[in-house]
Amino acid sequence: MADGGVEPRTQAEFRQPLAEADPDLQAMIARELERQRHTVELIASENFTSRAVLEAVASTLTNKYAEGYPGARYYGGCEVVDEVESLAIERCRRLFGAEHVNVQPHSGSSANQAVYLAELGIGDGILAMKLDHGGHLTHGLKVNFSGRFYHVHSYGLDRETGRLDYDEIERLAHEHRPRMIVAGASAYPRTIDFERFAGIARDVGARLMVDMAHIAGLVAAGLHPDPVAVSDFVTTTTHKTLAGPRSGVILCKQAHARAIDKAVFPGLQGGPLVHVIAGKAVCFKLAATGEFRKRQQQTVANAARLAECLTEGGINLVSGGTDNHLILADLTSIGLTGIEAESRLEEVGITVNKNAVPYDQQPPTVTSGIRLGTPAVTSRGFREEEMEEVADIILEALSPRATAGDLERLRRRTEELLAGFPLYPHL
Ligand code: DSN
Repeated sequence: MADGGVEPRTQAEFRQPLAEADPDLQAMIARELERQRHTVELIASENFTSRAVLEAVASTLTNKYAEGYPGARYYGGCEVVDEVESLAIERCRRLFGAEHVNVQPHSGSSANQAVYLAELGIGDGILAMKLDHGGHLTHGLKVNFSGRFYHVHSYGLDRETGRLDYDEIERLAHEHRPRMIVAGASAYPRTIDFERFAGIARDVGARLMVDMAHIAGLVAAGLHPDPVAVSDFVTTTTHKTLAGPRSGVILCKQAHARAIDKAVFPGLQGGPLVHVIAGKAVCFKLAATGEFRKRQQQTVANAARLAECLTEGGINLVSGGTDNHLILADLTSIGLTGIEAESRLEEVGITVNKNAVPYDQQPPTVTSGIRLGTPAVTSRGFREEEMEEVADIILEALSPRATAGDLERLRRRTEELLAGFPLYPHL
């Protein structure tokens, strides 16, 4: 019975919980939760979002069309969602000290696409990091829109140091005179000198776009140099170190505000996902707290400890270590490919992804490396002590002597470790 004892006229299906309406799908969701609970999540771009974000994203805000921006919509009934979007914008602006913020991009890729659309014409030049040295698809990969629509020149990592070579980037910028320089990476374990990038861009009259998706949480916590003050555009996802919902954001200087807003809507997208924007508002609120800052510090400390233990165990790390939340291990010297290591670790309950290393001889479907990151396990409560146990399990699992019985025993060790860190106990 609905309020006042009146039988609702809606169809029975409308009122059914998921478990009744679609038990098959409900079972898949339940199985995925169990998978997350029973594995050590080391994918560097993943995290566990908070209960509050999950609630916002699962709210009735999903029902609302709101093409346009707060105060200037193409639909009626937007008074509440105007408040939601304005709150998300204001919180994000304050968190990062940005002049202008657009919270509508559905993902990091669409945020990058919008910046290019706002600023570049077809065929204009971009200078960005190679995907197989740690860049991203949208930084100019040939088969991606970015590589098809723009004239892309790429920079990579120094063969000896495994680090960005700023002198070489400067040389390339002067040689190619790109209209835009893109900084930021998906698999770079070291601090990025955004001021240096800004100086290079200024010298050649290019715009600077920083894609800070991986490190946004560290930037918010003051643990990585800030790209926002020195760049024309900054894009980010909100679900990696930031631990919010799966989505994207653009931050920019006021001078670019109109062009960015026009590029996102109506340039690329229609109705914004207001329920996800609400999740972003929650995420930005939580990211401004002392507790979040401590978690980011622990994320970095955990990555550093994992890097030390793996190095002591004989694994080569690209650049020799890490300054941030991730590690790139080159497995060439231990005779395993990335795909073999990924699957071996999966057997013992540890999730990582195979990843190209600079100057990789293997194809991208095989690779010579794995990428490991600590945001998710840190959200779960792991500290240095647990990272030592994780490193031990990884080293034993990747040993050439590991037998099926060893892998079984290591899987039990992973379970024992996870038992002390329940995940989403309310679900
Ligand atoms: N796919 C993401 C990552 O894993 O780093 C980048 O967008």
